[in-house]
Amino acid sequence: MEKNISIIGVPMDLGQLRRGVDMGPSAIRYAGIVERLEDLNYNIEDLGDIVIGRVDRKGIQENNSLRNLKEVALASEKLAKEVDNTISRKRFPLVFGGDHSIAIGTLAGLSKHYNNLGVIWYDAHGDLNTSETSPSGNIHGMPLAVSLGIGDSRLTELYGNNPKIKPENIVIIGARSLDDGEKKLIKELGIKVYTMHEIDRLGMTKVMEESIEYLKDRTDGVHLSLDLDGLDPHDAPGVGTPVLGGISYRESHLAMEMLEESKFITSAEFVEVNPILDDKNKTASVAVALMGSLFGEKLI
Ligand code: 6HN
Ligand code: MN
Ligand code: MN
Ligand code: MN
Repeated sequence: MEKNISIIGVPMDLGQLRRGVDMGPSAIRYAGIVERLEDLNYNIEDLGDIVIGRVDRKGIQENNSLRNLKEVALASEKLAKEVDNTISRKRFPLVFGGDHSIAIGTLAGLSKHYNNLGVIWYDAHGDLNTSETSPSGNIHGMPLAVSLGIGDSRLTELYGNNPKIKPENIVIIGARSLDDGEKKLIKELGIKVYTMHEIDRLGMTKVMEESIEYLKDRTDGVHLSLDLDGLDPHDAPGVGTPVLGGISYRESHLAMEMLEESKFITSAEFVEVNPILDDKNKTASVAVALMGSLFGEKLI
């Protein structure tokens, strides 16, 4: 793993309707991420937070198939530029959300540097909706589709390169709440998915071995996009769209430890931490603990 890490906070809450997820980056910092990574001998640079436009209450609640599109697109451009610069400076981008719509910007920035970027999408959801298939109009349910070049051109075409990633370079882990349009897209594009069924059946060890083996030879970098709602809500209660029956805290540590051993993760983001819905900053602390494992913390 790159020994120089740049933290980028993205206090974005406009990709969905629950307020409070904009405080995610602060909660993660407060839970001690910088000290944790410095103790592992990383050089940490905190770039602070991307400025997110504000929308009045009426604007947010407006019924819309692409809610807050303008502000989300604008923030995505800013984030893309920051991530792009970070890689150019040979540092590891570590992005804190904010809702998952921020992955549009992260992947846009990364796409300037890789021809075959691998993506591990650790999530209860597929985030593969478009304005046509979305049940909510919330853009945080669309970033993976957008990055594949599917969806509104104001999102798919931002920051050049469209598409940003290829379907065969994606692995989704933890899925258990997929909308009909998402299931259809997964089948059409042949995206590799480990649902909770496969995790129960094979165990996390096998799921991660297979995922790493699958991505290893076909990619020139691998981004981890970890939505805290991939974990079970008992372990990560501070999320806006919790789904029962998720990945456990221990399984998640194992997954992070195996990714660390694989040495192929080149960027990461931790999203959907919502301190208002949380239990004494538990979810941010879980995120920090998982980052500990991802960056090489050992139990002994
Ligand atoms: N997330 N599939 C639902 C939707 O509204 O499109 C939920 C999306 C959740 C997105 O958790 O990042
Ligand atoms: Mn998500
Ligand atoms: Mn999710
Ligand atoms: Mn640990």
